Amino acid sequence: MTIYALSTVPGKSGVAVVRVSGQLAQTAIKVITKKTIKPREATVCKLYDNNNQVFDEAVVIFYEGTKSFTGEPVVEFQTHGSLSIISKILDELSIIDGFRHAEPGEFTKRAYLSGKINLVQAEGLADLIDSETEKQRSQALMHYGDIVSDKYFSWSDEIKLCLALIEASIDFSDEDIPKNLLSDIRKISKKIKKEISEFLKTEKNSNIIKEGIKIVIIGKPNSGKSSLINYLSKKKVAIVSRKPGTTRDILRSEKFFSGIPVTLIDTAGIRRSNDEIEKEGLKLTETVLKSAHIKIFLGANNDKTPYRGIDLNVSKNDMVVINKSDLKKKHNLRPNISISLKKEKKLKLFEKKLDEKVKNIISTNTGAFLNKKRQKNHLINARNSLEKISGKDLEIISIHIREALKSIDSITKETDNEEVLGIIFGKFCIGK
Ligand SMILES: Nc1nc2c(ncn2[C@@H]2O[C@H](COP(=O)(O)OP(=O)(O)OP(=O)(O)O)[C@@H](O)[C@H]2O)c(=O)[nH]1
Ligand SMILES: [Mg+2]
Repeated sequence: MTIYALSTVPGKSGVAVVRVSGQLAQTAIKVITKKTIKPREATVCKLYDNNNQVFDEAVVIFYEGTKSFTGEPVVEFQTHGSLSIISKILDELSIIDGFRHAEPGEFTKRAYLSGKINLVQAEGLADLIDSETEKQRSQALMHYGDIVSDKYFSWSDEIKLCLALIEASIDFSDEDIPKNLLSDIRKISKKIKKEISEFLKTEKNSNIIKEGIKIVIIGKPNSGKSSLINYLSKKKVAIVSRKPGTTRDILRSEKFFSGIPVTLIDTAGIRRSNDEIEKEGLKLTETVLKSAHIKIFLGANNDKTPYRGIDLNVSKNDMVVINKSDLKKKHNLRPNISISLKKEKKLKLFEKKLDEKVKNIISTNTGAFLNKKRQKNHLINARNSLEKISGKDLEIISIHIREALKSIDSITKETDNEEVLGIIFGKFCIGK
């Protein structure tokens, strides 16, 4: 069947693009423009309905089979973007024999089925269309381009090399097996296993790109946590009051640091309390702490024990901060920095340090990240198969190598599994 759909956003716009793909695509040109046009040339045509009435003038482009996005003949009608024109042209296409409306992602699915793009690229394309930040876009582009696919292809090639080595010697008797064969195979499989493990580790970075960095402010009541979130957000997010126990819920505020979305989180002051609501707040604090990328432990200068009752588990990206430096010091701790939110002391320096922490998290994360469960599962299976290579029995070794190859190749090509294809391409909108 030849498929068609509006590829631009539905609604009023300057230009709307209606895309047609399939063996009969050229018929659409003939029927609607009454012309034949040259491939890849933007041609202005009158558009006719089936009563021979002109309903618009549009730029029409024809792409020949192998040179189109889908790998089939494609026509793009660039009409004026009015609702009536869009519905008119879709109606006119619907009455042509052999034409039907496209399903979501069907153009991309056809591009995949005709070998124009592989599955990793299809997934990257979906992310590219969804990307909202600079980092998301560049990650998506690495998946849509060759960078990630090439990684999988090179593993596949190396595994194939192992298979070829084995096959060349499988009929030899034990004594005749080339000396280096087994050690070569082990070397290659060890290298691939290591590279797979490294790529698997990058998955946690992809969550940062998707959901951003979470910065959680924790401390005893009244240490100035809410004052801090307000300062960093440059707006009033939280109520500030001298009454300890003011904040009971989790409060969030979004901000951008170097193109990365950052969520600042203010929490309920930590103390022993019998108040039901405060207890509930503490539970929420414990939960958000688990997903924090940066923790700011905030204590008060005029407190003898600024962190009593707080699990001061400080990792590399966390900060121990003492607030209220304008008040008399009562503790003998050495924080990373002392600030005063009230007198605005050392706040710029504090922000700079925080910015460095954020940048540090991001900069250690260059290159492409693994960001799909589907790919992850295949990678784990491949690694497990390679893990099983041991002993000297070439037949058994080759079984495991074949399994590993199958898993790696399924990442870019999983043609026979309609369910998987449905999940991948169903994510696209109609017209893509
Ligand atoms: N002197 C002084 N007071 C401050 C400073 N920062 C905040 N405060 C005051 O400390 C009190 C508590 O501030 P909050 O920001 O509400 O403290 P919190 O940590 O959110 O408190 P809870 O929500 O109760 O846990 C308020 O009266 C603030 O005005 C500071 O640098 N110096
Ligand atoms: Mg508060």
